[in-house]
Amino acid sequence: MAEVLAAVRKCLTGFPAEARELHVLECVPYLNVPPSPLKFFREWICPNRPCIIRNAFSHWPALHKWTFSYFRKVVGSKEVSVAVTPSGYADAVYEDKFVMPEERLMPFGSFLDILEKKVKLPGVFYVQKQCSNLMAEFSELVGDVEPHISWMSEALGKKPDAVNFWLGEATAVTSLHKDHYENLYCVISGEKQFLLHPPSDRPFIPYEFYQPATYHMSEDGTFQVVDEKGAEKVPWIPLDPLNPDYIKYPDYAQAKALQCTVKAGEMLYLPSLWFHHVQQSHGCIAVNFWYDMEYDIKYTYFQLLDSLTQALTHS
Ligand SMILES: O=C(O)CCC(=O)C(=O)O
Repeated sequence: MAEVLAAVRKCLTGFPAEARELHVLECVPYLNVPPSPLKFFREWICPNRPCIIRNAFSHWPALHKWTFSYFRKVVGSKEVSVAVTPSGYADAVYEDKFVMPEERLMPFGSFLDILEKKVKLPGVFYVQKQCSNLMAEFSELVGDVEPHISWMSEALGKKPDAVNFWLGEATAVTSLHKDHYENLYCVISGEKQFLLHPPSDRPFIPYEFYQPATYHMSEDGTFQVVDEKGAEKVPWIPLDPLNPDYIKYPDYAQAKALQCTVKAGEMLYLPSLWFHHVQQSHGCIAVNFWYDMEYDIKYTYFQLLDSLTQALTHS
């Protein structure tokens, strides 16, 4: 039995390097114009490779209209949902729990007061609700962008499941995770730093199961972590790729991250199942399109890799 386990471990730890040699580039390449649907499907979606596309949305009015004073005029009095955390980490592991942000409803103008440092409140604030909040909460802004990206919708034969609006403080960080979406991430102003791992790095990326909980701010401005009663434990990545704990997670030393900065006017194609950790400049404005992935043979193989890695971790 021990020999079989050792053989399986050897296969799994050799696999990421083999995959890298075959199809992962050393850095994220740039395309200078948006591609045709067929070319994009063949060269990027199918091989599951990220790229940064320039001039993909230069016609959007948002690029010159979206300033904080315009937002105040158009949506300043609207109540929107803002994620508030003590540390800037929403949906992340904290003290052996998977802690989600307090979802605070506030007029968008009050949120902008915090961003512009006119008001100081405890916590880190980030508009990051991932339920098509652009359509649901910022419908007045939809006309400044597009409801979908036509060449991507044609390549995939479907419209996006969600179009999200992101705006937050520099201290708001998105912890390492993956999604089952083909993601077109458009930076309107400021910049985002993405740290990426291909799905094939899964054997080196730790997951553990955590009790879900939510931050709640008390009247004295301190944050409590409140368990979600009756909720099942959730698998999450405990590791901070910017400061990895190699004593606890030595395998991560063999993973190889790709880093890229997506600047205003650029669109990142972040393929499904790629692990990503995200940071931003203060007040960075972004819109992204989540297209559901195809649950095809690539997905199935990834599930196998995931289950084998999990089985070995707990053996
Ligand atoms: O911009 C961010 O902070 C996170 C983006 C993200 O995780 C996503 O688009 O899936």
